[in-house]
Amino acid sequence: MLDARTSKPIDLETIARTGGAFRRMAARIPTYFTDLRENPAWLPMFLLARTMPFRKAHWLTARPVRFTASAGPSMFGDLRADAIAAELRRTGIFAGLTLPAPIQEEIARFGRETPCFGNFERKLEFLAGEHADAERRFGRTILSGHHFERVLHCDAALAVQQDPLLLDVARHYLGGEAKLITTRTWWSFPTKSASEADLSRASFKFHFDLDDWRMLKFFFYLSNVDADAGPHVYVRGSHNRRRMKHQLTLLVGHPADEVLGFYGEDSAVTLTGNAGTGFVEDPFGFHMGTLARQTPRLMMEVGFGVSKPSMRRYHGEPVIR
Ligand SMILES: O=C(O)CCC(=O)C(=O)O
Repeated sequence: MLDARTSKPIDLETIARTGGAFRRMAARIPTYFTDLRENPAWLPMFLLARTMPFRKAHWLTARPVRFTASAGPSMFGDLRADAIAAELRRTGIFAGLTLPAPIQEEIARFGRETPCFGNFERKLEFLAGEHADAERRFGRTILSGHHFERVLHCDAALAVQQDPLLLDVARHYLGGEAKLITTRTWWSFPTKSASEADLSRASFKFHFDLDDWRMLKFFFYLSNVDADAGPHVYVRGSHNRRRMKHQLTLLVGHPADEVLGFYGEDSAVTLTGNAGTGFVEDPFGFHMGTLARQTPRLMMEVGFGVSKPSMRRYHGEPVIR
């Protein structure tokens, strides 16, 4: 078969990739309808926030924050929110946060002792330590396990969510409108049986988030993360520069060669670190969670945006039924 624009043969892999992408988009249609019903302003954001001109126009509406009176001591010490925001503006990521050991240990214990839900499905409920048994019991490959709203029963997780530094950074970066929009903890599991379809899900390939016009996500590792534990990867500088092809498409996930070809191989930073390591990023920049090859990874996310928070996204659930 020939591509009409280039007269080059279209390979089967491209057909499969495109077909897979459209199948994944079709599977998300109920989610899109839920978002639209909950908040009609979601639709213009979803269609336009991927384009640089509309995005930049929206950034112009940000209410500047020059000074914030300290809202109390932070568990992260005396880091300066304005300096972190400046680094975020420059590269899209700041990687200098560390959770105090007792906080990290308490959230990790919560993550081990609280049943999670596999692959975002509430009927696949199990303890992380019983992952292999759960895959056998449910007859399914299970790549992730979310705690959804159960995270709110963990005091240490709430202490991180409410730490004054996080909101201060969010306000300096996103503007005075910044508000909390997500809090979630989840496991990423190594599995022997992942199919191509499992691995081609957007979160395992470079993608950008499109949940709000302007967003910021804090991530914290609650287990040690080396190259075999599914480290997070971020492409520096991709938060404020986008090739036209990646603006004029409904897809958010794109092949690594296209992404790195544009921003340069050196722009990709792989975040490894011990339990307690934290970083904050503008998730409009290309990023991904890589597949955990040997060791499970426990992660926490606290996200900020500027629009009314969506109920379902609050804990990462695709559609609340
Ligand atoms: O699991 C990860 O490291 C990435 C998570 C992610 O892609 C997201 O929150 O959008």
